Amino acid sequence: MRLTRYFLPVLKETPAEAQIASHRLMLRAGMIKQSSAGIYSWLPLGWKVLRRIEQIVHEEQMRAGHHPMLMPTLQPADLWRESGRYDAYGPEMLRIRDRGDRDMLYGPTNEEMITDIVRSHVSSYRDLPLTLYHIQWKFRDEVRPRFGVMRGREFLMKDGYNFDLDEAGARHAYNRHLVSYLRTYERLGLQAIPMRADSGPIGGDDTHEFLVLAETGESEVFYDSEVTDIRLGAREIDYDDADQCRGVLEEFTSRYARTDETHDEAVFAEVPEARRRTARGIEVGQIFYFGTKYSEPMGATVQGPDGKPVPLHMGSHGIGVSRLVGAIIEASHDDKGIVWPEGVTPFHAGIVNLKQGDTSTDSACEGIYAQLRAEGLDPLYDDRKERAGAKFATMDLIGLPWRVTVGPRGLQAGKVELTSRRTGESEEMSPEAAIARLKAVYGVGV
Ligand code: P5A
Repeated sequence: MRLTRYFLPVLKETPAEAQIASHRLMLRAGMIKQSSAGIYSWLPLGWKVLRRIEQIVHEEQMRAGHHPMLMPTLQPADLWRESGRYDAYGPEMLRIRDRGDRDMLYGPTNEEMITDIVRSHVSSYRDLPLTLYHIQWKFRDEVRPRFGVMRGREFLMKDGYNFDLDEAGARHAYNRHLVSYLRTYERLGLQAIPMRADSGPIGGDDTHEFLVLAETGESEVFYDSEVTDIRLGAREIDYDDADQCRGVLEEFTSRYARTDETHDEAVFAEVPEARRRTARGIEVGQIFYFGTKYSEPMGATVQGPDGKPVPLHMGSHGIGVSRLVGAIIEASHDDKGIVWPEGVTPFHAGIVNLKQGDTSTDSACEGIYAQLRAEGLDPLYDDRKERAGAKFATMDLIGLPWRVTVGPRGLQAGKVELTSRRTGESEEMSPEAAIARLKAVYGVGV
């Protein structure tokens, strides 16, 4: 993309309404624009990051054997009357009436709707296990929407639902989700710690939240510092192997790690004092096991191996996709702007032309731009007639991990400069070497 043709409405001023870095930087970098409280338009740069996160979430869900689909945002109230949640959900639910006077709602979550789909089409234990998910906008009329996309009223969630014959099957699904979530967050460059939590309006007796530690997080958390030393890493996982999935869950959840809702001072006191931590965290996902809470009242049964009907055992599992954009920025920024991890960056590299209009500099930039694109990379070429300082400031603000700087003086020696946004270190090299380095970083042509 050429910057002169792009829509990147960066702000010079720091918006007064933004209290935390991610909100400030998303507004300044032209990623989002507020439409009303807690509701945002995603401008082209923000949209690209959102799509890249979605893509990673899809890849990891499908790797775990879960099936993507798409359910509507608007739901009939009658389904929620069946589960008893229509009245129980309270003022967070946005209720709508259509022209035929039917009660509708903008979905805050989809347990009822997916249970309805499955009860209509799944009748035998042979069709199980089954996990379906979608990535869809949700609406919750939060009392205090704040911190930009962190606590929105409209937000994008990946929500998945497992259907199993018995509790053992549903526990496997729960553990499988935990593993796939750990892998997802690590690919996003985040450490998200599973913590025992409260199940709230979703219900059920077993639930973990995934928290990214951050001073600006809304949740208060208590943990044994040893939990921060564990990584999933590149280990091979067989998601069909129930023992292996349970092993990972045990490894990640055997030490003390709880949110304030389930915190227990007496148990916490058993953790050696030097390892006891109280901190704040951003909740980027939550998994639930709730058995037959929805299937029983909604009559979602299958014929078991003995021919008798059995209610489905279920759980639901959510990732806050739009919140993750903010969480990644909270975890990765400096005083100049965002520092995108390579896995989610909106463009792979920026190209800065130090002397726009100079024939040889222009043609060197065009060559690098064309070649990176031919290699399947997505560069952003700053081809504006602007001062070098202004170009650098924009690149630093929008946080592309790599910058290729091209100027007439360097070119005389056959060199351009490759700069890492994270370390700030620059290296002079030939344009070919810079392209080769970027290909290696992003694993293309290898
Ligand atoms: C699990 C999937 C559920 O709704 N039903 C379907 C279950 N879980 S949850 O914990 O309530 O939400 C899942 C994740 O969505 C994000 N989230 C939000 N993101 C932005 N703004 C909000 N107002 C908001 N509310 C929830 C969180 O990341 C949460 O973990």
